[in-house]
Amino acid sequence: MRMVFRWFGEGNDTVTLEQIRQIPGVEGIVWALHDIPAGEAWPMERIIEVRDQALRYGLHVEVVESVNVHEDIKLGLPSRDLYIQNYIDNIKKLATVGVKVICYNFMPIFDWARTDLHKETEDGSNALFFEKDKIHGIDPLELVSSITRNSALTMPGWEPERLSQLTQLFQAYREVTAEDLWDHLAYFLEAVIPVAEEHGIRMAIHPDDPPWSIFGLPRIMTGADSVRRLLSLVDSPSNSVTMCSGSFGANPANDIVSMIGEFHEQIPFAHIRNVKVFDNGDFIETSHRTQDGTVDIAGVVKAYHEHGFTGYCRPDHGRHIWGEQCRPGYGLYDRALGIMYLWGVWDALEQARAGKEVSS
Ligand code: DNO
Ligand code: MN
Repeated sequence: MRMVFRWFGEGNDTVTLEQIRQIPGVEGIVWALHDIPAGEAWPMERIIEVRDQALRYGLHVEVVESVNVHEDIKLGLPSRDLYIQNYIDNIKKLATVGVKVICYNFMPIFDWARTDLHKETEDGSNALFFEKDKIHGIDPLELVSSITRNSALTMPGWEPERLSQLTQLFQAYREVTAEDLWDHLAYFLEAVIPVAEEHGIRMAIHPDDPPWSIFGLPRIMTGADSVRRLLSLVDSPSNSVTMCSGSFGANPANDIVSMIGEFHEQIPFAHIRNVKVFDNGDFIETSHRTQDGTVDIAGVVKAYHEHGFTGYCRPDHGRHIWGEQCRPGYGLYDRALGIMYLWGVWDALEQARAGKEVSS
């Protein structure tokens, strides 16, 4: 298991590379050029700049998250070919600085969705929270028009500069079914996977978060069946999955341990975090510890260990603790604690295995 840590870039993250390199066992950053809009080519000099910044701290840049997919690709519009060409150019450029995994997602309009970024918990910390009724009772178009007054919803995609586009985007997706979205994903993968394979890069799709449809938009990366179907679209080691225990885990019907068992060869990148799912479908992000949430994180680590996992792993999100002011979900403290939990379980399993070898 190769531990990496997400870093949003100089001036765009409260956590520094100096801090990251002091977390035990962290060998690289998970990065992106966050200011470049989806669909555009990434300037080579900017890529090299991040590589050099990381190198100064002994960290590698082998994992990119995300190279975002332009909406026209997800919508299947004729203009998608241009954006796919840019995507291919980015894959080739990233290969030259040693990138091995590109995480991406295929969610229409929005990435992850939460209703509260600072939900207070019993111990006084706060964390990202999803209240099902709040999202499911909403007419998105009505929401777009009242968005300036309504700050209750928080997710990437609602940025003020994007609001004028939102109505148009919702209209564009009105006719797009889940089956259409699968077709558009297949078209995209048929174009990019051969290039990725040739350049030694694995394209690892991130599950939808939450893993069900919101605002009437189709969502297709929701559980084991989706992963099976994804892998059947293009047969290549480069067609793979970011196994996010928290995103899939928001639906308790998803058995993450068994999914790792079934798909481990096509998981180059693990996101490990816990969520506590309530009976009404609400969920909150918790500490990584198994006892604190619904996902059996110790069991997840055990599953990776059993299958000899050599891929990359990041603690994904953390709570906001000890008064830390940071990007929602991306503080230093709780993610570093999470890493130590993951290593603790991993190292104990390593020792147990070594002990067995000695005694046999
Ligand atoms: C949630 C996070 C996501 C992820 C993007 C990848 O679990 O890992 O924000 O970064 O969906 O495209
Ligand atoms: Mn994730």
